[in-house]
Amino acid sequence: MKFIINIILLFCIAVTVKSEDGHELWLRKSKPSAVNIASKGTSETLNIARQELTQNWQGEPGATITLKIVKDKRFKGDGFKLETTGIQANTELGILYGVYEMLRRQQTGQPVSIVISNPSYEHRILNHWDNPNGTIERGYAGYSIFWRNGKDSLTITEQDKKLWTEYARANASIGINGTVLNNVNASQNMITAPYLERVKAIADILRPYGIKTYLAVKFSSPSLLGGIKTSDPLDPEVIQWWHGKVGEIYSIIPDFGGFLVKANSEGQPGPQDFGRTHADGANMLADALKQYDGIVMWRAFVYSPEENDRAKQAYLEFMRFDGMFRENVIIQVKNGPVDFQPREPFSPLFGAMKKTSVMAELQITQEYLGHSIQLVFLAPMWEECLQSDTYQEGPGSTVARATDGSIYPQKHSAIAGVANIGLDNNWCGHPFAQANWYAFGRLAWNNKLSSETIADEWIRQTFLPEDAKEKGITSGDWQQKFLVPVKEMMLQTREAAVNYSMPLGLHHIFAGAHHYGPGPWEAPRGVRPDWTPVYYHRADTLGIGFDRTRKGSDAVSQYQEPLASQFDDPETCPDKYLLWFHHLPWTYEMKNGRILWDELCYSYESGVLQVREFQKIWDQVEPYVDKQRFSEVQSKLRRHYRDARIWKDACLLYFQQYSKLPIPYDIERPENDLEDLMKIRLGWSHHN
Ligand code: GCW
Repeated sequence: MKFIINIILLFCIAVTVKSEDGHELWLRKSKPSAVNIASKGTSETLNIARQELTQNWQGEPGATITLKIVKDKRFKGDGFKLETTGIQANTELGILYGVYEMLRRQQTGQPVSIVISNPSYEHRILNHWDNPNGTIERGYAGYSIFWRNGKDSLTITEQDKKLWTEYARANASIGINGTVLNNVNASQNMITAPYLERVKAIADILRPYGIKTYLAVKFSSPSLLGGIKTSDPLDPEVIQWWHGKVGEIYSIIPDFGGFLVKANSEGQPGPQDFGRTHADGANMLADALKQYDGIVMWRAFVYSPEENDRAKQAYLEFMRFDGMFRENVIIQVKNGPVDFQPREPFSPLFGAMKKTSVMAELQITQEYLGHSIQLVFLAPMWEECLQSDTYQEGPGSTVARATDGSIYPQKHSAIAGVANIGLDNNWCGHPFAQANWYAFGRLAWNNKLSSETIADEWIRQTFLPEDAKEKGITSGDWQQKFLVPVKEMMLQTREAAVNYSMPLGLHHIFAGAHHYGPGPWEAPRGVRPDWTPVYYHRADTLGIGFDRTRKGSDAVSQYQEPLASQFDDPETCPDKYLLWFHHLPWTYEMKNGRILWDELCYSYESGVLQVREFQKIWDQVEPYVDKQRFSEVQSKLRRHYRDARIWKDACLLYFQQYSKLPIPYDIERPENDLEDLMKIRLGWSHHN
């Protein structure tokens, strides 16, 4: 009987959870209580702060909240002090951030206690890889929210403004304060008058929310736009051209943030085309921006096919310029030394460049982690990187501390995330991909936050039914039946993705340029070797893995001791990086006693089983989620599972040709033929 009542109850809950399309992100509306606000001054930012409070107050009805701008040395930048009765900050923006923190605490059921909150990084920036025609490089959530194709592409509509306002608000609510509006593979057109007008319109909307606009620029712009014969950074005419261009930009957008540059990388022009260095190029632009307080974010993502190990190249190229960059240059370094792979050790440039501002670039869009098809929560990956110890200034010199100003007196501190935002109704393609945008912002504000805290906050704000209490979902019930299992699932998803795609330090073994499905066999003739999977896994009859030891490419030596020695020896190298640093026999004995081949098989299998588990978890929470988001996630998980199986089959059958060993018999047998998998190149047709 009790069972039947329970079923009926669950059914009632399920039919009453209001359908949602996810457009409101983590800022869903709920009925506010009355609140009085005591604050002086009017400005757009303060008005937003007050409006947020009145429209979203969930605290004691009728409470009075005092917003006060003070001069307090304990607050850094736009940091703030939260008290039960109000917020203090040195800046208006600090007040706004304090308001969002207060509301977040109310929504997530945390007490509003006295706390001072300062940002870990001065600049917390999204990088959009959006092209002027509206497409997005590595974007999986529709077209650009900033740019579009066609005749009226630069006309600013009411719909544009509405969307940009929502975008600004979402970012401000998690502390993001900058955005690069276009792809690092930049079009020179972006800094021409018609585009700058649109940048101005965007900047005007983002400004009250504290978000600065930046642009990615093409290094050869002086030639392409100015008709100058060269774009040599030391050429006086070129220097003058950039000064003029920067002046023009600031006359249109007075608080413009600065430039992001991808130079001499993957075919992009750069100072080396003219026999100059990265320092020459970055400094020239920095000089032009200096009088306006603009910054240059110069990317260290450089590699060329000639060198023997791609993982070493950024370090080799940039270390020699440490101390030679202008103060307003920040070197932007991807978290791993190769690319945004599912797992890489941290880039050895972190902590090693001691006299230069260095910022981490993380990838929010899931280029290598399942696009917007797979459910992968990325906070654990970023936490792993930020908490990695570089040992550069002794134990505890984590990547976080080496980049946030705790260790080195760098002029600027910053962090960037490559956005996963597009025109899709739910912004990010997958309902759970929103959690990655959220996590980036929260970590940029506080790089010590745990993935668990972030997941917990996000789930509560994103999924707690507005009318939970009225509809009979007591909060304890919801926590136990929804929050706990969904959080647990999210926290496992990244490790699952590593397991079914690239376990034990494998990397970059995708089929083709779409970076979705498996392609360990790929080595098409004519393609540069460092763009093919065989370059990275090096499987042969003797074994598998990339030898980066002292006897191999010696990439280990770019790490500070004790890491260099630890990574150099397979006995002490963490299993998760084993095949990143070592080429080992198939029968190599692992720490757990298994042979390498078996361990590889079990890893792939465990990844697949984990996704199977995610499906079950999700199906069980059905009564607690609105229909639309439930079905969407359910259907995506089905595809996720099918594709995880394909990863396992493809990699095991391919590598087995070399290992010549049986797949352990307690593992599910492959169900696809290798020849078929090689033909379909999973993901190719959708994302090429
Ligand atoms: O990971 C690679 C991507 C390219 C990207 C490049 C980069 C913007 O496959 O699409 O180009 O990195 O970060 O510059």
